[in-house]
Amino acid sequence: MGSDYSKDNCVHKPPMDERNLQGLKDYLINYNLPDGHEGYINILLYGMVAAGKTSIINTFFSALDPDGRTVTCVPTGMDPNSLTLELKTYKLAKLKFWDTAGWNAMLKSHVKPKELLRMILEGRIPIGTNLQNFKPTFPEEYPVIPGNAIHGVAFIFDMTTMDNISGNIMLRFQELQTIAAQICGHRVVIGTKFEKLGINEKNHAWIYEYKPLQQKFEQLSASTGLNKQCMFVVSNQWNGEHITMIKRILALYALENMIRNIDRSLKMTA
Ligand SMILES: Nc1nc2c(ncn2[C@@H]2O[C@H](COP(=O)(O)OP(=O)(O)OP(=O)(O)O)[C@@H](O)[C@H]2O)c(=O)[nH]1
Ligand SMILES: [Mg+2]
Repeated sequence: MGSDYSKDNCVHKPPMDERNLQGLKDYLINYNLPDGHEGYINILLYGMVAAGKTSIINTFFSALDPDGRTVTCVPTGMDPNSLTLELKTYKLAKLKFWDTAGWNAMLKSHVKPKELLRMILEGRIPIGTNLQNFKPTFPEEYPVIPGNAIHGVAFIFDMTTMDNISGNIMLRFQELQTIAAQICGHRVVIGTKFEKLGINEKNHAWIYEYKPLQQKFEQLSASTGLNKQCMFVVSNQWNGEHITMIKRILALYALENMIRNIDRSLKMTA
């Protein structure tokens, strides 16, 4: 593997074997909310345009497919419908993924990204709302919809363009993640497109030991105030009809971490 790899700053060590994959799948597919809670665990995917928010939903579905068959239940990429404008949800067992428009696309819209995020987190914006044209006269116009409050936010970052994000945008991101911390508590960062960081496929299993990735986590942690322990990576790129075991484990490992943390706090409030 060479000198590009180091165990020293490695934040996660998921076992890269079938047994772990099976354990992650079993946990997520059979997950039930603790007693006293019903409905779904609502996970919001939030990030900049083209970060891979929509693609990661396909990755979660594919990773949980019994045979790891690639599932494209949501249009992404070259598809003309790929740009997400509406608030959409996708259910997978007891999990519900909330897909949003890229927040930097919203900077010039009627509602500030901060206000929009707050309203989504509180469960005030109906599913199907076009977020770019969203124009509430006053927030009370949108009461909280039962079952729509968000339990956890996954901030999605494109690892290949992250270094080019301006300081100004990062400051705005800090505000957004602070709001997420106040309202729902649980947030993770998921970096996408890791396979484009110059890492050979045979080394994907050691991705968390890859120094250029560790440096990116370091940098992100310094500019956002988020802990490196809550940063993960996935790759939403597949060749062919199946997703590799390593990519499945990486995606489910990030998801499982989030669900376990949310579950822990739900148990405390049951
Ligand atoms: N190579 C690679 N490409 C990816 C990955 N994730 C997403 N992409 C590509 O990046 C582009 C944007 O992905 P989307 O999932 O549509 O991004 P989004 O964040 O939903 O974008 P908006 O809805 O427009 O805000 C598409 O061309 C995807 O195929 C990844 O992990 N690796
Ligand atoms: Mg999208």
